[in-house]
Amino acid sequence: MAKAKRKPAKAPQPKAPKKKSMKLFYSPIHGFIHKVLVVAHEAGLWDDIEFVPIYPMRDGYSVAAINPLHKVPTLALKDGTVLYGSQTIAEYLDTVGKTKKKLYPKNGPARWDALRRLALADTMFEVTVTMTLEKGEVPMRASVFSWYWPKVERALDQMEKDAAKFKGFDIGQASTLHALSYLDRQCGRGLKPPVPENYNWRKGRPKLTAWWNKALKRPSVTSHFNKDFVGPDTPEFAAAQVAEVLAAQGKKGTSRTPQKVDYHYLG
Ligand SMILES: N[C@@H](CCC(=O)N[C@@H](CS)C(=O)NCC(=O)O)C(=O)O
Repeated sequence: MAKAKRKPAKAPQPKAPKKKSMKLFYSPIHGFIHKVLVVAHEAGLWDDIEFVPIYPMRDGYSVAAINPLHKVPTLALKDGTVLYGSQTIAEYLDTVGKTKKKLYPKNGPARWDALRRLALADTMFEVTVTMTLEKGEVPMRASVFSWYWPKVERALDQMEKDAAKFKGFDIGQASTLHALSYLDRQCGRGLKPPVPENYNWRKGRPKLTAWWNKALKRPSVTSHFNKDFVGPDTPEFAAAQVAEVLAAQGKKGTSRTPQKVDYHYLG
C-alpha cells in the first residue's frame, strides 16, 4: 500500500507585529534620561509605543512637518493627533496610562509642588540646550537665529490654523498672547538676520490677527498690557520682599550672592 503522503509541516509563521498605538519621535542620546520615556514606562505603555529616533541637529532628520517647532519629543497618536512639548506628552501618557499610580498628583499642594519642580528642571534643560547650540562645536547647521527663526514662522502658521478653531478662552490662548506680544516687542527692537526688520506676524494671518484684536480687549489683558507698572519697583524693595519670604521660611539674608548681570537687553 502506498504510503499516504505526509503534508509537510508548515513552518510557524511570524505574526505580523501588532501596530503600536503611538509613535514617539525622540533622540536616543546615550547617557540621557528621557522624562517622557520614564513616564511611558511608569504608565505601563512601553509596548504601545513605536520609538522613532530623530537627531534634530543632524541633516536628514526632521519632524517639522508634524511639529512646527521641529523639536523632540513629539508624540503621534494612531488617529494622527500630534502632541508636542514634553510636558504635554508626559501628562497625556500619565493620563491614559494603564497603571493606577499616577505621576501627576491630583489638585492640591502636592500637584503644584510637582509642577513647580517640573518647570524648574525643564527650564534648566532648555537653557542647557541653548548653550549647547551656541557652543557650535558639534556639527551645527546654522546660527541660533537661522536655526530658530523657521520654527517661529512655522509656529505662527500653526497658530493661524488653530485660531480658526479657538473656543472660549483657555491656557493655550493665554500662552499665545504671551508669545505673540513678546515677539512683537523683540522684533520691534530688532533681532538678527534672518529675522526680517520690523517683522509683523499679522501679515497673511487674518484669523490670528482677528482673534488677537479681540483678545486684547479681555480685562485680563487690559489689566497690564501696554501699561506702565505703578508701585514700588526698586531693587531695595525687591530685596526686602525676598528677605520677608526668607524670614517666613525661618532663614536670614540670601543664601547666594546675586549674579551681577546686565539684564537690560532682555527687557
Ligand atoms: N520645550 C520642549 C523642549 C524640547 C527640546 O528642546 N528638544 C531639543 C532636544 S535636542 C530639540 O529638539 N532641539 C532641536 C531644536 O531646537 O531644533 C519640550 O519640553 O519638549
